[in-house]
Amino acid sequence: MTGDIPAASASPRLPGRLSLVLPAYNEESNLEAVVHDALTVLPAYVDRFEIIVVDDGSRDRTGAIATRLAAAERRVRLISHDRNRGYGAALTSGFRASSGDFVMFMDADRQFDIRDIRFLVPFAGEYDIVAGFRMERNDPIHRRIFAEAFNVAVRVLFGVHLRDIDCAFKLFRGELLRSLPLSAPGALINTEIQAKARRHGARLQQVGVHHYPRVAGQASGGSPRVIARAMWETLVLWWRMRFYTPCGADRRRSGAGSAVGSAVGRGLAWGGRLLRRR
Ligand SMILES: Nc1nc2c(ncn2[C@@H]2O[C@H](COP(=O)(O)OP(=O)(O)OP(=O)(O)O)[C@@H](O)[C@H]2O)c(=O)[nH]1
Ligand SMILES: [Mg+2]
Repeated sequence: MTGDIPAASASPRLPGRLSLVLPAYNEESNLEAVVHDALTVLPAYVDRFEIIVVDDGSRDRTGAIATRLAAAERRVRLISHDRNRGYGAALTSGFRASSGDFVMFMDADRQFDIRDIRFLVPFAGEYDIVAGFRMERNDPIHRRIFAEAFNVAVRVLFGVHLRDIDCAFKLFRGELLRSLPLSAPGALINTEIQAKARRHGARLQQVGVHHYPRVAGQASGGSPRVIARAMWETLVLWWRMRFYTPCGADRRRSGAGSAVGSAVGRGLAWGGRLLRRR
């Protein structure tokens, strides 16, 4: 993987079909504008694309809006969770449903601008992952401090070096992304993807993207519960990565080591259930 940051250049077109995954939880005020923007902007960068909205058990009108959008436009698809399963689970559902040569994801809360895909596209052919980083992060100071500390922890625990690990604006080679066995239900999904992709020798490029304040809908990404859950998931992932091999199968230990390992794994999973939702 490389961490060099290139200057943005003129955007060529994506050499293949794109699946854009939009996780949405209670985004009734934002979703329609996000989908509309994507339908307007994407044709400038890719010949064929699909937009996959994942309604993560929203309690507002997100599901109804997404249903209407999908009925009106064949390039929009809807995946619905019958209950809220978390950000990571929402992304994973979208990835599984995708079929594009390239898969991109972006939050559905209008904090990113799909036009910034122009910065990612030039690197798509050469790299397996083109990860955005927020050039100016529009979040409260405590969120930024926590994010910095988290970036350092991820570097130490997983050897993953990204400027902005949780930036929700990333483009992947579809085949690689769909081959990763992902299980983080919450915010740690980004770390899990990068840690596993790294074991596959994925080539990474990072590019700056814009980030805007949330103007509608409820902010929840920085709640104490979300942060507690992320810390717990970090522990679980750290444990699991000790056994992860790129072929997809976990490397199991034998004998006593195995028994202790699975007991710890079960304990960690149980703890995680206590901290539901991102
Ligand atoms: N928070 C949260 N977001 C979810 C969930 N499932 C899907 N999402 C979507 O994931 C994206 C990111 O969530 P946000 O709550 O915006 O998280 P954030 O950008 O880190 O933080 P804020 O916008 O400040 O709350 C949004 O598009 C949400 O609608 C979930 O269970 N919890
Ligand atoms: Mg947000």
